[in-house]
Amino acid sequence: MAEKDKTIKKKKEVVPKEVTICEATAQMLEKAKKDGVETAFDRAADMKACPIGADSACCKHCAMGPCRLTSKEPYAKVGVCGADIDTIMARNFGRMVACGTASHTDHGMVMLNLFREVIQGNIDDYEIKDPIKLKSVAESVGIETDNKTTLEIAEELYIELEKTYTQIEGEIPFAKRVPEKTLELWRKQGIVPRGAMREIMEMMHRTHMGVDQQYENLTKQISRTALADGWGGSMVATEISDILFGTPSPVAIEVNMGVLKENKVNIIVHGHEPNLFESMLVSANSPTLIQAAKDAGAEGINLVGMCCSGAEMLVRHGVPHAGNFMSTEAVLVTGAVDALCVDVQCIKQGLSKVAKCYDTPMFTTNPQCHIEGAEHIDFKEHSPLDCADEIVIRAISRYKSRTAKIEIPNIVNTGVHGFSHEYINYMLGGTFRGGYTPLNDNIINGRIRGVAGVVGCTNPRIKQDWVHVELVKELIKNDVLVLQTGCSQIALAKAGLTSPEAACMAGPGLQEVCETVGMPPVLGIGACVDNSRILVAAAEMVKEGGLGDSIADLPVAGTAPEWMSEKAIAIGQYFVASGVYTVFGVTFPIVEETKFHELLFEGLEEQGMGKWGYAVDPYEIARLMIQHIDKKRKELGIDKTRERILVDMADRRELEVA
Ligand code: NFS
Ligand code: SF4
Repeated sequence: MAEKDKTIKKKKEVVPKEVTICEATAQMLEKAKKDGVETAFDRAADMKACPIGADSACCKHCAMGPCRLTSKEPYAKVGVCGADIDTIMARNFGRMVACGTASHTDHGMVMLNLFREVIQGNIDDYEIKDPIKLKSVAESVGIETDNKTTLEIAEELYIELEKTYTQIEGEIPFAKRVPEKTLELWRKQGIVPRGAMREIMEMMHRTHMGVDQQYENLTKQISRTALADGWGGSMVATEISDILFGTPSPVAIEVNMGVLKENKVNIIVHGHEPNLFESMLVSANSPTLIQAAKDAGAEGINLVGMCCSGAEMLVRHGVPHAGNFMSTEAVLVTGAVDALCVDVQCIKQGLSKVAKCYDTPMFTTNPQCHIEGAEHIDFKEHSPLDCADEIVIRAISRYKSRTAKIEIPNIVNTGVHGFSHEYINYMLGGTFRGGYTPLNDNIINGRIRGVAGVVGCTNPRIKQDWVHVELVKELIKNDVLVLQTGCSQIALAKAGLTSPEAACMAGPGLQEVCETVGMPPVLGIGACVDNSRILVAAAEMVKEGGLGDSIADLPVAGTAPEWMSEKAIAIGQYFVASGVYTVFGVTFPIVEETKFHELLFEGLEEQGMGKWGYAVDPYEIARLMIQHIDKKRKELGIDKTRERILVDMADRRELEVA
């Protein structure tokens, strides 16, 4: 006993205000402390990240190892099989990309299966909500739509898009959306994806012990796999979800924990696949269940989102959003959640324990994702309301017998989200001048310096939301228009930067454009799979003309400054392979001064693609992105216009003052 005691180390204290800038989360972390409840913030303080793993300098691909290449000189040591540091890092990176791609792609496949069942008439609970989108997606992959019914188009589209997954040879259907010069480069490099299943399988095979042991060759398959995500699995997920559930257009939104209501039955949906959430929306609006909630003494049913399915429902229907990845446990600490239902991805196992502490029933719904301590109710697409109704009923009964002390942070922030690439086109062009011309024009004339995609997670290794918010402020101040997805956009929404009024925080050029159009300087466009919307927008910008011939020519940059998931790495790689300079924060799984590092951070750009960047500090990330945007402006010969416009504006202001 005495010996055991010696090993008990005192846990590091977490100071809430130091680990997050989200006030509601900080308030709940204080409460959690009082309640004796542990969260990922506590565990992160207590768990020192393994430095060898953080550098990706270890391999456990076979039982001769695990091998750790710990020497200061990266090439001084090799694994038992002789694998060198480049092979080991590239293989690890490849497996991260394979897993991230598999996650998005499997999600996309679920949407596609649902689409098939709907068009075959096997499911009545869902329908084709957006036939216009259906037609335009079909046309974009070369399907003739004249004189065809919606159903006929849908059938053909299904057959075509299935290739995104199952095709053994040939190019995935959405390769047809890629700008010619970008596609040509991919063909030259041999990295146009075939079907995602094939690419993921090949990635896994090539990273097995004793197969591909040349980092450049491995990197080609890494790019091909990632592209099967961005222009494949993720894009199918986005497009089919739009067809089935509606294409987002601007909608007023509310975020933060104040969206929970003490006098209502609060139900949280957390995960990634919109079908569960769509059905929960139906159940939560059912008059019978609303009556049941009222009979239980509640004023009604309050359905709220978290993380990515929350982000999808936010942009598509304006469903309120309680918080991003690092707030998920804190939301439960309010004691106000009457049911937490989840499907797949980014659901911390720790949630089930926190839920228990506050008597919140937690339900898993997807056969792929059961969680110890949570109850499983299978969600079946052919009878989705069985599961959804059951969860609502269980939430009502929890409401009736609430015992947990309730404390809801009184903070609600508002904004406008829902900027699909179709809407950006419409918004900037208006009905008569639809198209990306005005966006390109404003970039060419210098009012908008460039476009940045700021995306990704929050991570307890870094102050929650802080890097996202500081970085985006810096970007818009410098006239960079920001597009956002995933948990990042929730950070910015909480900071008030997704409301049109935030235009006053933008530089003079961007501010003028925002005020003219009535849009915020930060455009929330959806979940992480909806990063595919950014790819489509980039392709449209190239097609519009005036900004070069390939995505790599555009004055754009991307970042996931607080990333944590393998999905984020897959996203980063498909942006890089598509031609975008992409800066990651927190940490990067690589050893510097190696050939693999050189390839990712420089070599790929020399080959005509984008490249990776890395910085932790938000101002440094912004500086790197702006520097890249300016480099691209210079190469396009439009650097001078910007100087002129800024001078013009200064003159005008002086005139106004006079
Ligand atoms: Ni994206 Fe969404 Fe959030 Fe990160 Fe997770 S919820 S798919 S991975 S943590 S942004
Ligand atoms: Fe070690 Fe090579 Fe086996 Fe990896 S594959 S664990 S480097 S012996």
